[in-house]
Amino acid sequence: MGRMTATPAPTPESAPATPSAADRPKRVLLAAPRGYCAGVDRAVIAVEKALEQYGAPVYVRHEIVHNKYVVQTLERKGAIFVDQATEVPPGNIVMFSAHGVAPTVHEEARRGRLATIDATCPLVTKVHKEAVRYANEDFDILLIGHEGHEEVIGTSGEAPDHIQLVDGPEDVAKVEVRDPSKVVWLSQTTLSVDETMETVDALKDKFPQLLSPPSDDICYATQNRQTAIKELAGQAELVIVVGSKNSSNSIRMVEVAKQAGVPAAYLVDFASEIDEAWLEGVTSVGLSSGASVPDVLVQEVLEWLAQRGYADVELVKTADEHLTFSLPKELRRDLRAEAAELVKE
Ligand code: 0CG
Ligand code: SF4
Repeated sequence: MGRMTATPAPTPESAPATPSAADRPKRVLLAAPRGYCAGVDRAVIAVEKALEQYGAPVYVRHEIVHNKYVVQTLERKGAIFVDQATEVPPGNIVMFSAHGVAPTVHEEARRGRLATIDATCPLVTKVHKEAVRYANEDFDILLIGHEGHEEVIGTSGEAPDHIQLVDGPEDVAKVEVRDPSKVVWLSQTTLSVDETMETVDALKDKFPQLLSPPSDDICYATQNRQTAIKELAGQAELVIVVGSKNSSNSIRMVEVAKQAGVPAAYLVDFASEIDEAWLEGVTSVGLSSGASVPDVLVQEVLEWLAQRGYADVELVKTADEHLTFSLPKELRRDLRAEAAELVKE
């Protein structure tokens, strides 16, 4: 019988060390996709092209997209942002923001003798068209969205007599319809996917024959940014979302991070708004940005974090995005006319 050799019990010195959070390298988990969506890219370029083509000022009704930096940058280039088309002097051009406008706004512009460039995102226009179609079929339309948001005001304006707003599951109790067999739900494009499904489930409990929209109203960009945030949420102790306080899709990203279990998540417009105290005990910082945020602002946050030891950056990629939209038709038409003139010269 051979001698049995006992394996020595691991001593504290020989045991594999489990690094404490403080010893682990600090890192940033950078979400992809993040930042500009196709609708924002198109709208911002449209303002720039209009400025180039017609010269300053170019009037824009409402913030072209909900981002402070974008608005300030375009203001410096000669854009003038107004709350209503009625504020624009006759004979000028007014642009409509990516969030869309009600038909009454087009009428106001016509009455005010304004030329218009409509930068409404085509994915918002799609929801407008759905609203018109169901209203023509005399459906009661339950529009899930946030009260007072520009997009909801625009969509509701397509069929004010047929649309009622449902602002979350807690609103469902008060919903009343004329005929429960002719009800459809639509939604704002920038909502939380999970919260919207909760609202839909509550609506379905109340109206079992509730019809769903023919395709997703919550847009691809909103969905993709929320999926990426969820993916990095499990690995980060802090999430920073770059975005403005009035940006629905950006706010939703912070909420999604918190719901996914991140201890702390914040929305900042600029790196200078980050509080050093947020980093206490944090090894992994999740970073993303809303659909209206230029990437230069994310790069500034990355620099800020690198200066504080968070120099390793890992990309957490959950989707590829390739969608692009052509410029608003008014601008394409004029751009073509201008090009034709240039050829003649
Ligand atoms: O997310 P919302 O609808 O508030 O708009 P934002 O301008 O931030 O981004 C997308 C668009 C339009
Ligand atoms: Fe269009 Fe979606 Fe971007 Fe809004 S967030 S502009 S709906 S692509």
